[in-house]
Amino acid sequence: MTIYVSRLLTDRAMAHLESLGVPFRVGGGDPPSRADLEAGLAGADAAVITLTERVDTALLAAAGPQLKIIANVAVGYDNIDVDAAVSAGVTVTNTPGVLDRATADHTFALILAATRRVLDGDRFLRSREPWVWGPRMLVGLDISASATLGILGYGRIGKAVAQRAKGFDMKVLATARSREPGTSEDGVQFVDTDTLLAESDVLSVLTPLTPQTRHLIDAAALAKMKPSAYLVNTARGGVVDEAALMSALHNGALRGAALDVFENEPHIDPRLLDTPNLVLTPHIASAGESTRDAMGILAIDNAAAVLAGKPALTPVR
Ligand code: 8YV
Repeated sequence: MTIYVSRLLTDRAMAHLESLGVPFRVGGGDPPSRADLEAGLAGADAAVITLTERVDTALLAAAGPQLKIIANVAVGYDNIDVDAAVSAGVTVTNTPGVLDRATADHTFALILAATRRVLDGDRFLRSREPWVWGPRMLVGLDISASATLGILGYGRIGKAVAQRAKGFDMKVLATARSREPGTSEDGVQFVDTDTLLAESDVLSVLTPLTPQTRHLIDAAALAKMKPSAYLVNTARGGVVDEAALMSALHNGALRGAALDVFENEPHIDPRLLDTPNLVLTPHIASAGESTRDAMGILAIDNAAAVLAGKPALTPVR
């Protein structure tokens, strides 16, 4: 029995894997190329992979019929063709829950960085221009008590973002597939998507990427937002039409944005780097030390459970 781990996980997660006593091999390449991935998976009984690895029918065939589980070290699993895995008899698991706080924290870091112009201030000082405090200098949006946060996709992470927003006395609106507009819970009011777009001062995109949510935030959706609003995406790049977002920022149709995720990761559209009022981070919303330990350990525990003939802890279906 062998576990294939596509990337070297954190020290604690790797130590946890070693403690299982099951033989394992770690992929090379960081991230592995398609050829590395096929070679690494061949003959493996379980695979612990990350969102940089794409799993499709051909890869499942290359792995061989003994493969029982693909454990994704992420809550999102749009990198995996789940239908293909299920028809090949392979269980797919993700890591829900353990990264909610870290991802919500980073979402708030981006909200504050964008609205309070943290990076503008940093760049300004590093330009070494002489300066003196001024009443109109680097003024941004007050979020405390006066701003409305809109959460597009109120799941576990959305809930954690809403909890943080309460600490800032923000009004919180949200959309969720399972909630009726007009209802509310814990001070969060559920609304339809158009109301969310129209009323948010800060729109937090948290919906998973599916065929239905691809480019959910397109030019038409952006046009429904206030020109004074900010958009923050800590979900998946494909939910937002990057070209439409860039033109909204260039035209002043949106005041600012922050992206942790991109349409064609790891490729960054070079035009993004020249877009004004845009804060960028390289897909690090869950990159807290103990969070990354917990994500790796949960994925490994899923693999171990299935190899031991037990149900997976967190199957995606
Ligand atoms: C990210 C992720 O860090 O688990 C996932 O699916 O992508 C996270 O680990 C975060 O959601 C991106 O902003």
